Amino acid sequence: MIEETKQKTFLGFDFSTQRLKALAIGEDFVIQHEADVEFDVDLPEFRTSGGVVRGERGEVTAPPLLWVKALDMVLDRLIVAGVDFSNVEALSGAGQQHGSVWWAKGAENKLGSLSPDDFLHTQLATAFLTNSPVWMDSSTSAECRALEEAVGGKQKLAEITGSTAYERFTGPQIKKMYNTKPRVYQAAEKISLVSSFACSLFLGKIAPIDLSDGSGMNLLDIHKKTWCETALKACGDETLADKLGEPVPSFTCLGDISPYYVQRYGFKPDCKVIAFTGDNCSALAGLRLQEGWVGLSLGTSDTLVLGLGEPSAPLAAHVLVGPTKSVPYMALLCFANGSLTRQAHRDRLAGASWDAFNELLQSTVRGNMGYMGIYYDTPEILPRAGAGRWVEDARGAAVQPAPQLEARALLEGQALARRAHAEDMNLKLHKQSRLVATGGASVNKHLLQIFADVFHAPVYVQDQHANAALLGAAIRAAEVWAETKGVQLKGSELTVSPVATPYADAETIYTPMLERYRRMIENIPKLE
Ligand code: XUL
Repeated sequence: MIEETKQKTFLGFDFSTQRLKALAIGEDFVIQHEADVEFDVDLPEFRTSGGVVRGERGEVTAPPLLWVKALDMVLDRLIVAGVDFSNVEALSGAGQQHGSVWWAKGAENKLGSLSPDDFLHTQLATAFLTNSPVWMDSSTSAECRALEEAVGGKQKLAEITGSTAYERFTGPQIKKMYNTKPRVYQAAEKISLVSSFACSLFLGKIAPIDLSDGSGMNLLDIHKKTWCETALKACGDETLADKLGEPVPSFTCLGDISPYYVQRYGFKPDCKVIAFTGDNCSALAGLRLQEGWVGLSLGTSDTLVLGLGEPSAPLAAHVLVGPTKSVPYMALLCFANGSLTRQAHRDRLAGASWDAFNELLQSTVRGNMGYMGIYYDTPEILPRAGAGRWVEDARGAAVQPAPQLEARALLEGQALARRAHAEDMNLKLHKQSRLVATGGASVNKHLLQIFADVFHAPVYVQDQHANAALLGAAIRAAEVWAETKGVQLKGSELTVSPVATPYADAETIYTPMLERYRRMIENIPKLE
């Protein structure tokens, strides 16, 4: 009887760069409790700054034992926050993408025979061979070029793995380890991503890498969903496939939680561990995106997460295998000129007031009488171009229009760029498509209205939790658990109604402007 009235709980963890966060949700997906550990502040003995240790030549690493010790702490803090671990049906997690964890020989044995009387970090003190290179590391340019060459060029690598070679991606990082610290490479029993490493701590054995986070390595064939032999060979030797293990779909239930947590913290013995994934992949789940939907994070830079049916082979941005069953592929696009650029031009055109800026906007019409602008205050990533400002009138002549026309040109130009590059990545907008906005600028209804019109899709705001990756971890745990049990959870929709819906004529106004945007960027000087 008591058993039946107990609220089922699902846990999510986010091993991010600066902190470890944890959250508990109920069957309705409403947040019950949260806890976090800030690495620099709570674990000063590891001497990290911003959660990382910087070397002299662009190397950026983090000690994996820091993350282990943070887990000991966050579990205690969850208890203090009021979580009853005996109600937890399943858990999952997210991790900063691309970082690699190098397990020493015998580590898996240690994971499988943890004593409940002791902390994790004391038992795993010798489980790691080296500090983990993380996503902020930029020291592998030579390895990137070599990998692209080995596979048949930039374009070919993008076709196979979803990305051209990037310094922070795990393949080039492994290659650097192989070349510069061959003893670490040889001695590694297994190599995990931060996400699969974190999952291993709960599972009591080395967890497989999931396909979605595995797509951030430049090693995975995202079409065949297996490692690309040529890329593996270019980054290591014949033992690399074994060190990485077979990747699994991100929605895999990997088994029961390790007895360590049952005995030490009172978890149920059959609490399920769902594969962990990368933070951006988890954010897609947290925003509950479907195929043809767009997650729009409006921050210092603007990041788009797209739900795709088919992959593309981008020379900029990344395509990853989707983390949920309803999204076969996803894409990540980062635009450097986001809120900081919006703010700088607000200050220039209207003083430091969004109200004054929005008044300017409202004195103009949708389509801006043909005035269009591209504003890069900082070098842009998509497309790769230097800083500059290009504004033209309806005839395509360069102009410096009145402040109200500039205000609209700036925002319409940004929204058009987001749509054009999203479509280049294979985004197929359809009648059920939505935009789900997060981040500081998602409170600006005028900006969201422009996005709704340009994408010709309603805009919703993620209002339950600012950290979509963390929420996504708990939601994935709940959804995969429910599917394996064949039960329906009460987990509710994102929001009841959209905050902005497109006007009926939006498509006729903005479709020609999309073409104009494409022509304008053709003429902007590009960076290599
Ligand atoms: C994505 C990336 C970062 C990290 C941050 O490619 O490098 O977003 O995942 O945690």
